[in-house]
Amino acid sequence: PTQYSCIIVEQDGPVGVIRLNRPEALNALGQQITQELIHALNGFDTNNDIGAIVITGSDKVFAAGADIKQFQGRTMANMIKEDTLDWSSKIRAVRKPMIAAVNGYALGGGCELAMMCDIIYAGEKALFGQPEINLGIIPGAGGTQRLVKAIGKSKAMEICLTGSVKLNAQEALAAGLVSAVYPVDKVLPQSIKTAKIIASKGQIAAALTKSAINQSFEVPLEAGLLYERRLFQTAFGTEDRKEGVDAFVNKRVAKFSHL
Ligand code: CO8
Repeated sequence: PTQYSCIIVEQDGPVGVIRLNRPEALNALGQQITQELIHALNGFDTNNDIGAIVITGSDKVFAAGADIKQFQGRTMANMIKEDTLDWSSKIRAVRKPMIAAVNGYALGGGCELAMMCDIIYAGEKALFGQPEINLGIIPGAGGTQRLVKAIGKSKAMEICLTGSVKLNAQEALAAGLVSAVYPVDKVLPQSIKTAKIIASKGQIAAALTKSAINQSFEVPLEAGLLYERRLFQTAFGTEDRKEGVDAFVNKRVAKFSHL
């Protein structure tokens, strides 16, 4: 087993659970932790026994953003040359459904990491914000893009331009940023519960569904509908489709093989 120093990686049946664990820096997303996160995600993504992934933090903090201390002494030239935010594209490439179980602060890169996941569940004390402007910078991993798509322009502008307006759990729910709000100690169990439901479906159907929904952010409706139709047709090539349809017709529970 791989030794990680900033995350804790566990498997709960068919669900891969990654816990961000840098309490001394409020899970700030520095180089080490993001590399470990990508490594663990890739491990789960290529593991046939895993059907869905949950990313969480502690009860107090999901992640307080990029590691601000690592920004000291950085120049535009090395930010461009090293492209340290490249890890965020790798998260986007994960094929398996990912759920963010968010307690406490999800700020800056932390809010962006949650938004890279496919579903967000929030604990009652969760707080979402993009305070980058207070550092003289701007969001760099989706805060100006995914947040707009999730909650609309006016709220996204207010959050990113003031750096101080934050969404609490109920506001995030009302705005559509999160799917549900739970008591702090229930967020992770509920996330794992949903992840297990997803993992009980065909893995190919789940990957196609995720890909189709994400495509809606990329292309005009006509192209998105065609993409969906082609993936729908593709699904007819799977054993899981035969099994699912046969199970319905014969009034039994489907047992998907992931083939
Ligand atoms: N980076 C590095 N260290 C941090 C960070 C951070 N983002 N956040 C907190 N810490 C450290 C503190 O420096 C402190 O360390 P020390 O004890 O050594 O001084 C420790 O964590 C505890 O923090 P506080 O004492 O500040 O804890 P409080 O409970 O008083 O406050 C807050 C909690 C409000 C969350 C506060 O820590 C805070 O404002 N943190 C910074 C939040 C922020 O500005 N985030 C945005 C960062 S920029 C960013 O994310 C850019 C995105 C780019 C793309 C994504 C890349 C990942």
